[in-house]
Amino acid sequence: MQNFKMKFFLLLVTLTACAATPQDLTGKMFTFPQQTNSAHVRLTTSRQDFSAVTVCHRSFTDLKRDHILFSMSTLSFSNDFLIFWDNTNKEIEPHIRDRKVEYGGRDYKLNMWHSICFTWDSGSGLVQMWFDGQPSVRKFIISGTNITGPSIIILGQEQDSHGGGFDIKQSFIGMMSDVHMWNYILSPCEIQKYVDELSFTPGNVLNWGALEFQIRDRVLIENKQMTCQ
Ligand SMILES: *[C@@H]1O[C@H](CO)[C@@H](O)[C@H](O)[C@H]1NC(C)=O
Ligand SMILES: [Ca+2]
Repeated sequence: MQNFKMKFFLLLVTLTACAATPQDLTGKMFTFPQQTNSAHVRLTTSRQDFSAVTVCHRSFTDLKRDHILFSMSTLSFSNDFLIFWDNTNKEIEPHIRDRKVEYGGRDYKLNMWHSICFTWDSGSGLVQMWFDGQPSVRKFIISGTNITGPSIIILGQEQDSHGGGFDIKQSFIGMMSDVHMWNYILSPCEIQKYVDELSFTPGNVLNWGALEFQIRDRVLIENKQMTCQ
């Protein structure tokens, strides 16, 4: 038991020490195994000033409460680009620059992987969700403003302040994989390729195949394969 703890500790230390070096997480997932108000992964990008954004990820949970799926804050807005599950209304909510819209009527089933992509363009101000490859209505959220300044991107916890203000009741428990972010809008065909796990252009802001990140507390990197194939 002590030996295991020590190995686990050394693994954490190694991962933290390697944070600056991008890692190829192809075939891997982050496992968030425990409800806390601290465990999270902080993703690093040098890019700033976004006039358009696409974010895609896959996640798997059995949470029957509100939870965060993606939290990006800047100094100006703690919800500068955020994806949130509202369990009361059964809606997936994108937030951009602290504004939000709601997407209901999707079969966000527990205990299975879902691919969720969001696009937003500051010119039109329209946001769109691709849930398991199915496009949503295009809704107006906010236009004529860019997401500017240094950002903090966090998986596993929702930021109420820049880099903090975590609420245990909004934390994510489960697995997350294939997180990509682009500073432009992906075409429907590119999104379909992502959903089908075919070859696609990886994110130029966040790239799962070359991810810079830091793990805080108990989040594990594990192989994504969970069934016999
Ligand atoms: C937003 O960013 C684009 C491209 O980076 C730039 O051309 C545009 O002027 C910016 N708009 C605002 C309102 O800052
Ligand atoms: Ca919150």
